[in-house]
Amino acid sequence: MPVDTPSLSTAPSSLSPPSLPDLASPGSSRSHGPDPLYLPPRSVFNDDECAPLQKPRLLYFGVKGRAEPIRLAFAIAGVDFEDVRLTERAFLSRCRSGSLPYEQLPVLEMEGHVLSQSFAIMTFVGRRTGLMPAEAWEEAKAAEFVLGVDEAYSAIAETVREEDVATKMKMRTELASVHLPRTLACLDALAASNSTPGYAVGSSLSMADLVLFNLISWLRAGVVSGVPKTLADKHTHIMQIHATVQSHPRVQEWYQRPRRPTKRV
Ligand SMILES: N[C@@H](CCC(=O)N[C@@H](CS)C(=O)NCC(=O)O)C(=O)O
Repeated sequence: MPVDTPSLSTAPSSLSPPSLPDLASPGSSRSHGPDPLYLPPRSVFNDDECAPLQKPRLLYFGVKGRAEPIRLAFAIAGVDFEDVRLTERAFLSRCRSGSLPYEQLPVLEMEGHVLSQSFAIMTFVGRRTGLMPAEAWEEAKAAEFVLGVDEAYSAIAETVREEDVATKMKMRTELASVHLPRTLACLDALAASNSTPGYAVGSSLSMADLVLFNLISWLRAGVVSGVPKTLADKHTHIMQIHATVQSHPRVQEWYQRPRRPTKRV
């Protein structure tokens, strides 16, 4: 354990997750150790490693948004998953059927289990793919990034929901001049405090890097009108993390895949 991190005693936990497969590596308990850069594609297996289980299904809209870091985690770890992209109509129909716990997306469905809230999904998928640090302090530091980025998503989403054009533009001005610069500066300072440049936490890839990558890519794509594409560019530490993820072979492969049409379910 690093000398400068809090040391909390760890009693054996009575909390155990439902019996779900290890997405990353059947039969192994690989944690945040080796970078999962070059692992071959895997199927998902059950505990006796015999019968393949159903693929995990990730439900979201036909955009990157809060699902993309989860999709990237699956792609990086070579987990075969169903990338379900709901239309607004299919989403509303799912809301009516009661199959979305918070009537929101993303949702992960696995072997009859349903998990909502992107942070919970990222924690679970990150653990099972080796993209969540195994050590408690580092795991909490990764959560610090993920939840910080989520605040930026929420601030953007609030302006997307606004229907009055004048109010929306006013909100966007404030978003671009106050909220996002503040969050980006905080994320950059956090990234600067990590001893390995190019990674948010520790010295290997984690969900924290993937969420940062997704936020910066979204800004740089210029899809949020009224928010300059270059807003994150001066923040060298998070830009370095963006570069780490962007240059990852599995990430490049993911973005070279033909875009699937929105799946109607
Ligand atoms: N805290 C939730 C927020 C989820 C959320 O706001 N999802 C949006 C899409 S990013 C959604 O489902 N919007 C549709 C709606 O609320 O009607 C999470 O992190 O998963």
